[in-house]
Amino acid sequence: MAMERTFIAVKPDGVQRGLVGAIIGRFEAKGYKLLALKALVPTKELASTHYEALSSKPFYGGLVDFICSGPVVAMVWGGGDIVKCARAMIGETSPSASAPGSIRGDYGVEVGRNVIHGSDAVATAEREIALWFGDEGVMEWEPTLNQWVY
Ligand code: RTP
Repeated sequence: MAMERTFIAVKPDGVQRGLVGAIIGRFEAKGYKLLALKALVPTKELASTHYEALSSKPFYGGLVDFICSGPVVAMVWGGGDIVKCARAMIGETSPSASAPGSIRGDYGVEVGRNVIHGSDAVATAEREIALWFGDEGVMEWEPTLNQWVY
């Protein structure tokens, strides 16, 4: 199984609704490793760069404004096959298409207020980690309590 990193962000709606703890709990309970975490109100430059692949979409401007509208909790998580598995935990882009049990299926209603972002591919994850954490870097650590699932 490939050990990977992925970028996860609780969007402003998720933070304001008090879902940060529940979301972090899902990744912890799954057995993934927390490698970086910070809360910030993203600049317009950061949000527009993050979503630049969608710049031709009609919802792009509103999406960027929304991501900048309040605190976001940005994280890096690591684990086996985590990019694909985290997307499965998150659900589909539209909460109404997301299965119960997934994060968007359990907590979301509107596609434009879908609570959480997760990288869609390994290369995207590395780009997003560099964009959001840049020079701050991301931890690399090994457990010392012999309780890790790997
Ligand atoms: P994300 O990047 O936020 O994890 O979401 P995603 O991969 O599931 O979906 P993507 O296609 O990358 O879209 C990014 C975000 O844009 C908003 N969106 N609005 N029709 C719409 O109004 C529409 N479509 C997409 C969503 O918030 C989506 O998460």
